[in-house]
Amino acid sequence: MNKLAIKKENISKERLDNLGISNAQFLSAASKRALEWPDVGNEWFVEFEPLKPLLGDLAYEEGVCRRDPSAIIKENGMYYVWYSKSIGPTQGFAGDIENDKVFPWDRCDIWYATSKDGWTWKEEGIAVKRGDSGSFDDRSVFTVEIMQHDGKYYLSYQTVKSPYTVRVKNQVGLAWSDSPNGPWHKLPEPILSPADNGVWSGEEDNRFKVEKKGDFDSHKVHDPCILPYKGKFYLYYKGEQMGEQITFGGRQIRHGVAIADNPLGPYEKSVYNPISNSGHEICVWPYNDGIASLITTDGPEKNTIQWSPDGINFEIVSSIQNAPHAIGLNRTVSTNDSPVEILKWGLTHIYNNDDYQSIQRFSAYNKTSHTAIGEKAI
Ligand code: AAL
Repeated sequence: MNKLAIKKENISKERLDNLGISNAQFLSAASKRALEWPDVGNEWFVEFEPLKPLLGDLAYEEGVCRRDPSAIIKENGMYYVWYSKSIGPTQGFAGDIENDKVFPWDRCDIWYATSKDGWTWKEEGIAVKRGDSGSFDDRSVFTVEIMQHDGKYYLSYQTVKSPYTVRVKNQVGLAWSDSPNGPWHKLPEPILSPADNGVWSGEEDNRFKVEKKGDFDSHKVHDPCILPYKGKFYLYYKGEQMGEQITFGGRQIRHGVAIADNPLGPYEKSVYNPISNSGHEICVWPYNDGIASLITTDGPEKNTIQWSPDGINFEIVSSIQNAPHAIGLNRTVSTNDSPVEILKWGLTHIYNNDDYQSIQRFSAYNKTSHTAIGEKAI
């Protein structure tokens, strides 16, 4: 999606008319920007509708936290989803972190559920448990994504080793199976870790005190999502930097990618990282030989959809409002024809309260007309 060079002689009369520009000799800054926008039409612009609760086992349950749904896949006529599940309230970091639950996503295992219609879900049980004491995933396994490839299934997910301190550096683990029902085989080592080039200042467990911040992912590697792309495997993730500050009115949250020849790795971080300057949870899908990415929550380009021809160099293609958080995309739909077909419905989570979150269903549509009551669109 190359930006237009503004050469007045190249601007068609139709385009000027469509943009409401009467005189190309006198272009305001806003008109110049309108001309610079990629000529993508209306197809990337979606309107998100109010969320709706799920039924069955994924309906809100007091005392239980279910959050960060994976993408949805379909097998033998059933939808499948994986998610983080934990029990009990969150105590935070003020008390006994060895025994408390510091975040709603602390002390999770990865569970899964199935559904015939995407509304009523049956919880099937645990897919991936926390590891044995002393292992890199002994404290929590959470924020999972599913990838289906060549008849095999891959779950990538965040891991934390105990104790869950403020300064703890999480990692990304991977488990594979021949069936969505498991059994799941965990890789013995993480597939991704934070950069090791930030320097904490002092001994206090304080993530804001640093001598050097390090790479964009020097503290956390979150929200992994692996896509098969161009014969390789692109592991998209969110990075958090040591000594996080507020920049451009938002947290210093950026996305990166690590690429492997084999789904099991090794994954090598792209030298172009970070590949976003904004965003939060990863939400990526293939489109038109490139990769699309929904950018929410943080940074100057929040609330946009972006597209890259190569999985790395993303440009804004639309702005959006009220995007659901932590989206689990519906990977059962084709992404060939419409860039946002995959956003028509899927899963997300809401905060019922600070302790408990539940999974809900989102939907969205393409706006194609704007009419008053009784008025006819052409
Ligand atoms: C989310 C995600 C990751 C974080 C936590 C649970 O917004 O970015 O998953 O670890 O919050």
